[in-house]
Amino acid sequence: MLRTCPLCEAVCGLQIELDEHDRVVSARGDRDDPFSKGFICPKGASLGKLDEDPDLLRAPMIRTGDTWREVGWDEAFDAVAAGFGAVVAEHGRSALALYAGNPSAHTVAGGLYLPVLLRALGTRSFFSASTADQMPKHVASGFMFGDPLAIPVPDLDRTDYLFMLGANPMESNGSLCTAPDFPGRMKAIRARGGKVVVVDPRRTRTADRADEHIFIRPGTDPFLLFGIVHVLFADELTEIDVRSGTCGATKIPVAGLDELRAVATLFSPEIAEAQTGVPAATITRIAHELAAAKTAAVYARIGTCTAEFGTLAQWLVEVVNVLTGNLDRPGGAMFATPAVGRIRRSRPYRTGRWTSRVRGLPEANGELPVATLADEIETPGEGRIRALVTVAGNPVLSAPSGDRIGRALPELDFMVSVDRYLNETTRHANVVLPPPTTLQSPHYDFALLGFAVRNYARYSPPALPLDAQPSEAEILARLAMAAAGQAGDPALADELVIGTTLQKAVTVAGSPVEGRDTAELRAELRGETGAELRLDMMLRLGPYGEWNGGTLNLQALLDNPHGIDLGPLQPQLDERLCTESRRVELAPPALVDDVARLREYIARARPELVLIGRRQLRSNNSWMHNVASLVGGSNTCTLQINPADVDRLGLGDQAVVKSAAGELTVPLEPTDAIMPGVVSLPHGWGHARSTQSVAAANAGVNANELTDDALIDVLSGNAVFNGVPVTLAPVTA
Ligand SMILES: Nc1nc2c(c(=O)[nH]1)N[C@H]1C(S)=C(S)[C@@H](COP(=O)(O)OP(=O)(O)OC[C@H]3O[C@@H](n4cnc5c(=O)[nH]c(N)nc54)[C@H](O)[C@@H]3O)O[C@H]1N2
Ligand SMILES: Nc1nc2c(c(=O)[nH]1)N[C@H]1C(S)=C(S)[C@@H](COP(=O)(O)OP(=O)(O)OC[C@H]3O[C@@H](n4cnc5c(=O)[nH]c(N)nc54)[C@H](O)[C@@H]3O)O[C@H]1N2
Ligand code: SF4
Ligand SMILES: [Mo]
Repeated sequence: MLRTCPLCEAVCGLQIELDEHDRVVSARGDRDDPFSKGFICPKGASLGKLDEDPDLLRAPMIRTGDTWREVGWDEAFDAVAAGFGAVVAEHGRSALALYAGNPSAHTVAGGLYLPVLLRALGTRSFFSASTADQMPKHVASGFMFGDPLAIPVPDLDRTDYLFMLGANPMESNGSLCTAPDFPGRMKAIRARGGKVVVVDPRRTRTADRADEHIFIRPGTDPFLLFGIVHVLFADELTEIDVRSGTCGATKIPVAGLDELRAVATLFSPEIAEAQTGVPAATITRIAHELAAAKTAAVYARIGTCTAEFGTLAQWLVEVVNVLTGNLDRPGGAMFATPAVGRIRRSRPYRTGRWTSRVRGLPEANGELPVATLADEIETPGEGRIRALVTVAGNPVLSAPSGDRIGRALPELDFMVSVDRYLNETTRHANVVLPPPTTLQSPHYDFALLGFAVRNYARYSPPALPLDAQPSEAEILARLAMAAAGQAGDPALADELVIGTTLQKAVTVAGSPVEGRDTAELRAELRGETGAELRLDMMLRLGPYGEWNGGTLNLQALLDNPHGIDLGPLQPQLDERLCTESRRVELAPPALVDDVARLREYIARARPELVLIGRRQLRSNNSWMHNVASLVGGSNTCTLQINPADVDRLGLGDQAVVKSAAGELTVPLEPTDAIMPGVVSLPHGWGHARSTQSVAAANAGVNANELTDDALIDVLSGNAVFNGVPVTLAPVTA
């Protein structure tokens, strides 16, 4: 049996063998998948163990006080309707909130039904893991390209020079760069004579496999990138055609060059060196190498996003890609063309259309920062959150000041979680609704195929039948109905979406189905569930779709269970740009204004020690620690520290780590792979009170007791996990 692995962003094809009781005998890489070509990691290989974990919830749970009881689905949804109803009656819809976690970016249910649920809740209190992750990228792309989803990816298979900051794909398998077998693709760059340079405060496994590793002080990437931009201008390494306002060999239309040049003069390589610790000569050399390379791509990920100047960093990454002529050209930083199409944005991108109640933080992409979730639950007054829905999230372990969220959740009047486990977050819910297992669920990666390094599509229908439970799509649809105070058939939600989408498609000028009859189009759709019908519609409307002169529809994906290769990335800046100027905005005012904050950083006293995070190959954020084969060995919760710091501070095997937000006692792992003055603790641990037996036995500590929800990247509202000031002290008896 074939299916896509849903566990991380690499979308590997898996070949799964089942025994006669439908239990997984083995999970291997699918060699006939044209994209992943047989690659698999230890997590994918453990998919069966995850699905068969005895601690998984199999039926809805209702909590009364400290006791949980299993109930039937109707009873569970009645309880949800009553819970929402009471809160709405007393406090209105602004008292409702939704938190969507990372796995919901991978599931069909998350992709198709979270928007339906959010609309039904009728609240602006929408939070997700995006503000603990990539929101700086959306905001930077929104301002520069007019579209928050226009995030370029490095054209890994063709590039001659990969400059990678704050990413460790040897452990993470890549992020906002969907690339199964990242290790193999990186090796191939070097094999064809290319170069890979990694910038990271730790010498990671990725750095070990690169041509060059550059240590950098956490949180200072914008200085490094500004230093490069400075050199590109000062040494005239960028091809500028002033008359046409274009940049680089491929003549990228740009606006704001003069403003950009003016701010970049403030950041010489020497100033950058003082902040980053990277020698000025190295910065100058890298700028020259990027400019001289036949093709080059700058790629920056979580280490640079979850930082105080996250959005500035993402802006400058794309600025360097533009100035070196590498944006939108093969081998450079390119946009994917996913099979499910989207309707172009017609309004200018902006943030702050509304602000959070307590701290006045601006929304970005319709979301409020998860860093202010606890404030909104704890602080009395009109609009206080009284009821919360969590879907596939564990913010108590994953959000900044997570333990504070754990203390705030019991203050809610009502909480419902859609999750497979009773964990640190869901144990506070009144009702928990468990989705079916992975193999009982369909898979199509709506979100991540939009960031793939090769255009590709693959659909996996559910491999195993549902027992008596609803699919996750149906759970979300029924939750939406409960939230809206409606009764009836959840399939109506799908028909509504299909109707509205088709109506829009036939009226939009230039649409492939402009002027056609919606009833006729509806009649062409095929699929066994509402989700499949919607996928069929999206594929048909998409760039390779049957309604667009192509061949793709649901049936084509069903006929090709190994997936369909849709070819290498294609230049498409013209179609992607939706700024008002129809140019790449190199100096958007909001970003240029934020440079003042970066300048203030220079005058700040530098903390002696700062905390960063890290990912581990056999973990996935907070939720894979209950599979015995995935924990233990190198996958333990230790604080990496340079031996010089251990000596300097007179530490033993453990230390007490303190930040402005909290304090933890942690085992130390001295290693010269981490630079002096920096310590690293993985997140997602801290399962001491978990009912998950394996996880509790390997509990670790919650790194997010140290991260501070008061710190955010101001433009995007993103959480700051890297560069958190801490002090260390010996453990005293
Ligand atoms: N200190 C620090 N903190 C971090 C980070 C960091 O680098 N450092 N990284 C951040 C990042 S990038 C992210 S994305 C967040 C992640 O944070 P969250 O999005 O909150 O995700 P997880 O903690 O992984 O929790 C996922 C939950 O989903 C459940 N689940 C798994 N599969 C499914 C499914 O198919 N359906 C449903 N309904 N539930 C499912 C799991 O049981 C688990 O409870 O963490 C962030 N936190
Ligand atoms: N095995 C595994 N895979 C995963 C996940 C997981 O938890 N485990 N999580 C998934 C998720 S949700 C995401 S978002 C992706 C993330 O994927 P990646 O972005 O590759 O994340 P990490 O592996 O945490 O690598 C981040 C690197 O940034 C470095 N760093 C920290 N601070 C700084 C800084 O200030 N500047 C620079 N230049 N570097 C810094 C860290 O040392 C670390 O090596 O991974 C996904 N894949
Ligand atoms: S790399 Fe990611 S998608 Fe591939 S098998 Fe591992 S967890 Fe699954
Ligand atoms: Mo993430």
